[in-house]
Amino acid sequence: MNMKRLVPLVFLAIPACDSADNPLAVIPASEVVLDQASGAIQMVDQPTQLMFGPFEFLRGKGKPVTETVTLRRDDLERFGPPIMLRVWNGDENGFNRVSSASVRIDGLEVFGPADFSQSTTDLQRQIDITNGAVLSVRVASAPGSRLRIWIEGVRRAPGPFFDDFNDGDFTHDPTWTPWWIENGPTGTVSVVDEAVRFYRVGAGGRGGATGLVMDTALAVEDFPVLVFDAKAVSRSVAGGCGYRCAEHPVEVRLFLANATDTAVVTYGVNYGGAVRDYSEYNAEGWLFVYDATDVTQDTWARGLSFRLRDTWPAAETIYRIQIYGHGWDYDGYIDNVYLGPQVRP
Ligand SMILES: [Ca+2]
Ligand SMILES: [Ca+2]
Repeated sequence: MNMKRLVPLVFLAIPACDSADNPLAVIPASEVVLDQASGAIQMVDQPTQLMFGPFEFLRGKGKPVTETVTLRRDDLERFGPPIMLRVWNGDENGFNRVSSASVRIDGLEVFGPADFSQSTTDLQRQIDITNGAVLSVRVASAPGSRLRIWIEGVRRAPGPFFDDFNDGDFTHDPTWTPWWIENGPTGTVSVVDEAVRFYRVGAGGRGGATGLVMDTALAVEDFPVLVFDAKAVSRSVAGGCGYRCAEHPVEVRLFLANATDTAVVTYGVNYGGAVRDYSEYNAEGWLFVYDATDVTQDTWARGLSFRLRDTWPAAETIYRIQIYGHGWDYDGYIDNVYLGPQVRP
């Protein structure tokens, strides 16, 4: 293969913008390497994908300046080694190359002035970053010369979503947000004995909901199964499950979507046979699916598990999770909320 043919391939892989929406930004970018000793381009087999960038560093007219980019730990956690720092020298056509620059990670020089020349096409070196890092670049070459720099890594398989609330809170690791429907007294949500309690009293006949919500962006392919433990202590709602039998002392509601449709799936937990499975469309055209489980009152029901596509076969993404109590007065607990690849043992 000759260089002229390969150069455009590289730039297909590193579009100038770093938009997360750009599908080109995540295609493997490591097929082409310039061997510095021989000048030959080699194909290498690296399973890396774009982590950060590309960032363009342009030598301006004044004195050379050092520019920095902060790489966040949250983003790093999605990738593992080898982490490769890659540099493209000049523009797409091989002009405006840099012959002197310093590229540093957390102050340590990865590439220095000796690594750059007018014949340097690209550079790559494995680096070791696991926590947050600062990339700093100083281009000391002719005004108008430029570098494009990006970092690749091996994308980790996503771990399961899991909260056992054993740290005593719902505000950290992970972070939930209190959520309620208020119609009469506001209920309380709290962590009691390392589980979450939904509690509401004094409602009379006024329905409400009390709980927690979290926005997510989980692929159903990676997180096909929901598992949780629940304890339905008490509820006062009419008929045991209220309006359209859709009110339970413990509910997990997942907002699911695909490219065209949204479904709101509610897994209710109740006792005394006050359960009913059905689905219906609301006025906005959203599909609401109810899947309720009958359990023993005031007793932990462990490992309640559901395959999301058994409930809604078209599900592609989970974009919101709510856990809550629902009805008039209610008292319910939830624990060990899991979304992951398989039914928990
Ligand atoms: Ca727990
Ligand atoms: Ca917590």
